[in-house]
Amino acid sequence: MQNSATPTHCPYCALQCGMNLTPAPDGTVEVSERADFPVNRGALCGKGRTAPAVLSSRVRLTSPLVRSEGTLVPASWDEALDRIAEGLSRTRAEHGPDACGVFGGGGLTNEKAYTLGKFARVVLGTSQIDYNGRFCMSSAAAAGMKAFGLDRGLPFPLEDIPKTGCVILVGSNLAETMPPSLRFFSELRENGGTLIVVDPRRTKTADQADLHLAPRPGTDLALALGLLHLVVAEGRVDEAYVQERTAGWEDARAAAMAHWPEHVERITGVSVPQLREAVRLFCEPEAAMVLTARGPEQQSKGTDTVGAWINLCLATGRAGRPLSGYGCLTGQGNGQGGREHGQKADQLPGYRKLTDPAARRHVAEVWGVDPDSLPGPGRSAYELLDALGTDIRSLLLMGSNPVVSAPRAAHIEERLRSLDFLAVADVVLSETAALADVVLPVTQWAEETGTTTNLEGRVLLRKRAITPPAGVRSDLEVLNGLAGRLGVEKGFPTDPEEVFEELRRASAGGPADYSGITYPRLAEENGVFWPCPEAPEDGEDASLDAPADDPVRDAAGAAHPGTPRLFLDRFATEDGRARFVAVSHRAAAEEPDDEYPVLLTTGRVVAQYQSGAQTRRVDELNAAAPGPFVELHPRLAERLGAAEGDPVAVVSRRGRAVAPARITSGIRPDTVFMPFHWPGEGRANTLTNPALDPTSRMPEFKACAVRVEAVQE
Ligand SMILES: Nc1nc2c(c(=O)[nH]1)N[C@H]1C(S)=C(S)[C@@H](COP(=O)(O)OP(=O)(O)OC[C@H]3O[C@@H](n4cnc5c(=O)[nH]c(N)nc54)[C@H](O)[C@@H]3O)O[C@H]1N2
Ligand SMILES: Nc1nc2c(c(=O)[nH]1)N[C@H]1C(S)=C(S)[C@@H](COP(=O)(O)OP(=O)(O)OC[C@H]3O[C@@H](n4cnc5c(=O)[nH]c(N)nc54)[C@H](O)[C@@H]3O)O[C@H]1N2
Ligand code: SF4
Ligand SMILES: [Mo]
Repeated sequence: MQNSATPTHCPYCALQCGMNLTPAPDGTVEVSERADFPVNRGALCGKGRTAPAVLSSRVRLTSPLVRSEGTLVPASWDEALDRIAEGLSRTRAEHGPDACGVFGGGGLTNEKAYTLGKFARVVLGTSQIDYNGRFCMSSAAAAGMKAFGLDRGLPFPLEDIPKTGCVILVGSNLAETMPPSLRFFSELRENGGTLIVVDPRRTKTADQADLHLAPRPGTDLALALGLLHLVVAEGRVDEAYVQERTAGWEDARAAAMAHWPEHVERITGVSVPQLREAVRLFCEPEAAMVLTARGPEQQSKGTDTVGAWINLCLATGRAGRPLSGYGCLTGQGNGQGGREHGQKADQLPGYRKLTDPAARRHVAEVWGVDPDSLPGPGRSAYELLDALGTDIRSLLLMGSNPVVSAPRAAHIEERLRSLDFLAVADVVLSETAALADVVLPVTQWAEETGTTTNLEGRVLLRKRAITPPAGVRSDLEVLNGLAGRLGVEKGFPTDPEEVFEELRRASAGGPADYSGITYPRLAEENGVFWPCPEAPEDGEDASLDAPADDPVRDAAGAAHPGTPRLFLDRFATEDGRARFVAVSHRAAAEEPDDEYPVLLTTGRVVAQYQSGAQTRRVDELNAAAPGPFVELHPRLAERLGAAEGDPVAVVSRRGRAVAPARITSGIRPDTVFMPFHWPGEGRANTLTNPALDPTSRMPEFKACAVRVEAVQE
């Protein structure tokens, strides 16, 4: 066991802040500042600082549990793994391989996500695998793929932000969701740049802005089109850039011209002078950026919405140029890597497509299987959860807590209960694990080594700093144990570096190429940005496995330096041009009416993380954020006769939730907001609408129609 400080990274969000961990006498670790990591330069939020509390055996699982006469009781690892293998085998024998489902998470390391995808396709032979990242940034990923031919959250390092001229931050509350990153935006303003925040609420982030636009939830598409209309009307299009580096402008332009500013004002509630001011701030400086987060993305039209914001960047020549570009602020610790290596329904490692014959051949060869044995694409996350108990009879779940985090959660909870067999691997007894037939206690961040890829596309080595307690095993050991029991002895190593070596080969030549990255290199450098292809061996012709003008391939010779900045010479499309999309505004899947006259939107608070499975077990964080609430405008509160702290009921077509009122003039009077971190009576997802984006299959977490009622105590 190590005694000195280990430089590593936080278990939670996509910033993957650097921290030092030193083993403490009680077996946990102490967190201390690690100033050398450029993303956070030592700064941590409260969640990162208190993360070791979840290592304590007082709050975590330390023994496998199996259901016996209705209750979960401790069992040996052999018994637990045998039961899971039996459960999955029985389902496969009775209903076929596609009746076995697998659900993963964007918090899993690259090694785990890769192995989980391989396990589903090779061991279970099922097409039914997806993960919680579908609920996160899938709309931005789909839009980025369409426009640029590649999806990497940020196409530049965060360090570029202070040097640009203007940033439009659309639906991100990073002052609460990524606090150490706020520094980049303060520095931007100190350097004379401007910040525009688009959010229906005056958040802590909006407080920092030069201009705050507060649209009705679900109207970002109209807003972006209105801005583009003004860009054209005011003669601010960069014609030479559009000519040289893009395709599809005429149709996109025509679509935007149909969105008159006055019309956009009526849809969004953002005034025409504010629209004009935003265009001026965005267009006047030499360089500018648009960054989106969950606000515009978690909509049933999230892909088109992000596409419209990308259009704005393309029309003004603000993509693929230094200090300019569009980026998505990915959310989970490995939100980026977790979407690249095959736990997604339609995907193979290296961000390859499961439907591409060449991709299938390449990966099947690495896996030592027949390409024809690989199943095709399966259902998306919500559709998979919705099929539990009907088409899907058994589920293996790793790294998500859908009882709290899935839309229309009461229905999903009921689907989980209707399964023939549910196995959950988790570090704590989450609300979802509590429903399982078998629960496996797994190691967590400080106790195991693995790589994550942060929101900048920077691949990082998260190093083990302490010895895990007896009784827990890693997710890789779990998958190895299950594979063996299901008749696949080889190909499921338990050493993360060995898995990474295989991942390198599987990703080689793919869009997210990690083949030039190694553990020793990651330990030495502060992360490496993908794509990072392996330098060809002496005498080998680099052009053999890459198109001659492939932007990601370096000349033969020295180790590839990685790619901090994408698209500077060309976009990753076949012809190197970015694609405009011709999109028009449309309403949310559920708009307010007489019965449900108010819009509900949902999101986060700084002291809790996601479903709260981990952070609700930390005293300091619970003291700061003890429970759910309903944020509402004083006018709405007055109409209800509700005072601060009074319980109010929020009712949608899916159900009813009750939480204390939090009254603020910082929210639109036609909108209420609830954070989604809690189960039970105040569960926001009891209310949310699982209407899906047609392309990304992202549910509409950010807009549904509700009625708000006073509750008699
Ligand atoms: N403290 C904390 N930090 C986290 C997380 C956490 O759970 N807690 N989770 C991590 C993860 S996985 C993610 S994905 C990120 C998410 O990070 P963010 O996207 O910043 O988080 P959210 O609070 O979901 O949404 C951001 C803002 O969108 C606004 N919004 C709501 N509806 C709309 C709309 O229709 N249009 C626009 N423009 N804005 C709208 C909300 O008011 C909210 O302020 O955070 C990461 N960091
Ligand atoms: N209403 C509403 N709902 C939302 C959102 C919203 O904005 N509004 N946001 C959505 C978004 S962006 C996201 S990302 C999802 C997230 O929601 P979830 O998918 O529920 O994410 P977590 O709460 O992080 O769940 C991770 C679980 O895995 C466990 N875990 C952590 N690390 C590991 C590991 O290494 N191995 C294993 N086996 N388990 C581990 C944790 O203890 C926890 O129980 O929620 C979505 N739901
Ligand atoms: S901002 Fe994110 S990565 Fe940084 S300490 Fe907080 S939770 Fe961890
Ligand atoms: Mo997320």
